[in-house]
Amino acid sequence: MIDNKMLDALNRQVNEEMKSAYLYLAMAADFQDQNRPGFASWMKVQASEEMKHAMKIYGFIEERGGKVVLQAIDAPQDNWASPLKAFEAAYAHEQFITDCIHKLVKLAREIGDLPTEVFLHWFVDEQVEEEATADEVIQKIKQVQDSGNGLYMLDRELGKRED
Ligand code: OFO
Repeated sequence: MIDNKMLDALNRQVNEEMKSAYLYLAMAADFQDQNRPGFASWMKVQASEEMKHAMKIYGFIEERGGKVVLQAIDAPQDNWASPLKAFEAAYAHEQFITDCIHKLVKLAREIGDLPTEVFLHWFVDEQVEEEATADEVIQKIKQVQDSGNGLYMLDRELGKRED
């Protein structure tokens, strides 16, 4: 049976992951509204990744005999001034999530919950990738942002993302 403090913290992380999905879906909607279907599609793929993260923790809570308790999700921001601003916000959000995951690892260590600590290692690695991916798109946008054609080509490239 999982410790109550750890259970609450994992339930909060389920909420954070679902919030991430919500944020990226809002970005997808804004990109679609700005006629950037490739950026929108990239964000939809990202949102579905976030739901997988949420469900991975959801499943782990069940496996440990805990109860999943869902919490409210506030409405996310619904527009961004430019693709660069949106991806900078995504990058900052991923840094926040990294911090949440590291705090969970510290809590697991503090209370000696080895299974949770080992389970969270996947998320520690994943966050390195999540930050790198967002930063990679930021760098690409910076290279082309002054050229309408460059942004159009980048939109086409990002639209190819499948997972
Ligand atoms: Fe974007 O990694 Fe989960 O939240």
